[in-house]
Amino acid sequence: MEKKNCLILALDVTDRENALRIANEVSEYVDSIKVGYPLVLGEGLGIVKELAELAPVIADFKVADIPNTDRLICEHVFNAGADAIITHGFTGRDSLDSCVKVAEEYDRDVYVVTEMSHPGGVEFFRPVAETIAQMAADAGATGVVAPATRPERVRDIRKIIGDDLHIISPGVGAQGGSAADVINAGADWVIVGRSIYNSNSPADAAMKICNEMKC
Ligand code: FNU
Repeated sequence: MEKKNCLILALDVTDRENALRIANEVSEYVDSIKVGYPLVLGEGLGIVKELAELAPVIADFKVADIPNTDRLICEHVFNAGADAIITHGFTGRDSLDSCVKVAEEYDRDVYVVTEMSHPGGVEFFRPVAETIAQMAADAGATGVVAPATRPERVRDIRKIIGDDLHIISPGVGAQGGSAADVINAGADWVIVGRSIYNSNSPADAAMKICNEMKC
């Protein structure tokens, strides 16, 4: 993903018409569009191809299965036109290796969740976040997902992965995080959903976040 605005749109609306309208409105401000279960279960995987015409698509399926099933999921997602996939890491190195291998075959990206951004994200993830971050680096992932709601954790995770891996960071706005703070803490991109797609003017909301980050 090319870094221009440091902003990724989390497009969690559930219908095609709204998805395409919002994506069109904000495409000049975002470097990528993240889609997940809400939109894909609502409209099918075909929506990925339509959105990919506007910006590279990150498929947020938080893949978390045995290596063979992970492989099949990644193949489907990359064949559908996604540029990147988000996987979990707690399933272990063999599962992650399987995703990285498929991504290499397709020349696509893999981001691994280290610690989630919501309050419950500390319950089980906190003690293993650093280990997962190290595993993501060792496995050759493109980057990690780390919480904008806890910039200090982004700083900790950056120390572990160094400068070679990217950090994409959700939790800005609706979850309480600040875009500027988490970029200053070492994130490469912020991921923003509700603050943009629920706004009366998604383009203005996206522009405001870009200006705040001065990326
Ligand atoms: P918004 N997301 C998240 N926290 O919020 N993938 C994580 O730790 C994580 C994620 C996603 O709050 C979430 O599913 F790993 O409306 C949603 O799509 O700005 C987006 O990031 C945040 O949306």
